[in-house]
This record gives sequence, C-alpha cells and structure tokens, in this order.
Amino acid sequence: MNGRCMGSADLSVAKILDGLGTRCMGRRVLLYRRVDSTNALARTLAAQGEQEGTLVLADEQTAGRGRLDRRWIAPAGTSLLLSLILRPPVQPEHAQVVTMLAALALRDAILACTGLTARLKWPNDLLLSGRKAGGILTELRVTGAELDYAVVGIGLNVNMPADALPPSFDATSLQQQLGAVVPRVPLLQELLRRIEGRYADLEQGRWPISEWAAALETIGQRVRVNCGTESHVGLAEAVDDSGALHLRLDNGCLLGLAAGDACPATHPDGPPTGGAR
Ligand code: BT5
Repeated sequence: MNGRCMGSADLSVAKILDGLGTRCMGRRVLLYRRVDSTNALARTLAAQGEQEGTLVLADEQTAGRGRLDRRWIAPAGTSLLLSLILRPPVQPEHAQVVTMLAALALRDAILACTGLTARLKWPNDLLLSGRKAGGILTELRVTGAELDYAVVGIGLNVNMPADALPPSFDATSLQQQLGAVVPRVPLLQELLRRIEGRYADLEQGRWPISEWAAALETIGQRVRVNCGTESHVGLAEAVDDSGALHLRLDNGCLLGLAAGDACPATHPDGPPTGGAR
C-alpha cells in the first residue's frame, strides 16, 4: 500500500528540493504515490525518532483523515496532502499554536503563488470565497507533561474539479477560484519556507495568536458551534492563547470552546460535520 516513489508528472522529490532554500522544513522528503494517511505515517516515523522537518507527502490517500475520525477526500493528483514532523518548544496545552502557524503560512503561500486571498475559519479550516479549500489536522504525542512531537497535516485542494466532492462539503479549490491550473511544487516550496519562518518566530517566543485571530472570519460573527452532541449559539468574541473560542451566549455568559465545528448561526443545517465518515 505505502509505496515510496521519486515522483509523478508534476511532483517529485528532486523538484521539491530544487531551490527550496529551507534549513529544516522539507529537507528530507518522503513522497508516496499512494498512502493510507500521511499523518498516520508521519506519526509512526516521529515515534521512531525521525528528525524535525521531515515531510511526508502523497499524491493520494486511501484513508486521509480529518478530526474526530472524519475522512479527507481527494482524488489522486489534485491536492497537496502532506504532514510535517515538528518538535515545538511549547507545552501540550498550547500545541494549537502549530495549527495557527501552519494556517497562516498556508494562507500566505496561496497569496504569494496565486494572488488569491484566503480566510481562516476556527479552528482549522482554510476558506476561499467562503468555501472550504483546505484543512489542518495537528496530532500530538505527549509523554508526562511534555510534548514529544506534533505532526501537522495539511490537505489543500489545488487542482480539484468542481464535481470531485459531494456538494454537502461546500468545497472549492485553487483551480476553481483561479480558473487555471496551479503548479503544486512552487506552492509547496513557498509553504515550507513560510512555515520555517513562522516556526523560527515561535522558537524566538513570537507567537502568532493575534495574527491568527485577525485572519479568522469567525471572530465577530454570530455562530453556531457544534461540539459532539452539544450545540451552542452566540457571538464569537475572541480566541485565547490556547486557541479556544470565546463565545458570548445570548444569556450573557462567556463560554470557552477548545474545539468544535462553527458556521454562521443563520445557516439552516448547521456546519457540515462529517458527510464522509
Ligand atoms: C480537517 O478536518 O479539515 C483536517 C483535514 C486534514 C487533511 C490532511 S491531508 C494530509 C494529512 N493526512 C491526513 O490523513 N490528514 C491530513 P475536519 O475539520 O474534521 O474536516 C473534515 C470534513 O471536511 C469532512 O467531514 C468533510 O465534510 C470535509 N472534507 C473532506 N474532504 C474535503 C476536501 N478535500 N475539501 C473540502 N472539504 C473536505
């Protein structure tokens, strides 16, 4: 199943390394034509001591995953499907900062390579014209009170045709937004450079919380947030250092939500929570 390869037509290890210019991120690339999940593989490697910055990349995933055992669907060759192994200098309760910096780096790389302006949706989505084009899944291993490693998994719909996903996903891709095919390698290189820059900031103690909060279209909106079997409606006022959303309920109480699925409160069906389980 997990067959390593040197590359397909537009994606190859040699092309990725050519002119990459990073010190750590993506200096070692493991590229697969097809894998179950790049996150699952990266976690195994991280547990075996794989170095920070190693990139696991696939053209296709047979069991790509989102949060809460949801599926991430992407026809072969249409997307960036990647996982990076990190050993961030933060406490486990602040590990969401990895998702924040990856989301901002992804947004910046998209703008630099395509001119498209993406917005972020709490807690882990990237939107283009209000529709989901990317998602981030950060998975951790914690030993005692220490964070061993974080695997940050990024799925981005690059050249995905409009009919590739169920309409209930309300998804889009760079190609659909731009009306042109987007080369994946320059975008990936830009993303790795941006992650490296932001990671260096983090190591210097510069956290991206306020920048992330400003990029979240969720803040200032009246939203419905589904958390498992519970649903809360209120004004999304802020996020805190741990990435939790502060929701002002109609009764005036302030609720802190560590995770959930948010959508505008006016949305008739609530947020899409798992059309592809
Ligand atoms: C996410 O989960 O958005 C995180 C997705 C992370 C995927 C990457 S791919 C590389 C790496 N390896 C992995 O195995 N995973 C990571 P969540 O917020 O739970 O959203 C999942 C939901 O998004 C699904 O239930 C669908 O509704 C929707 N969805 C699935 N595939 C999609 C796609 N390609 N584009 C837009 N929406 C999608």
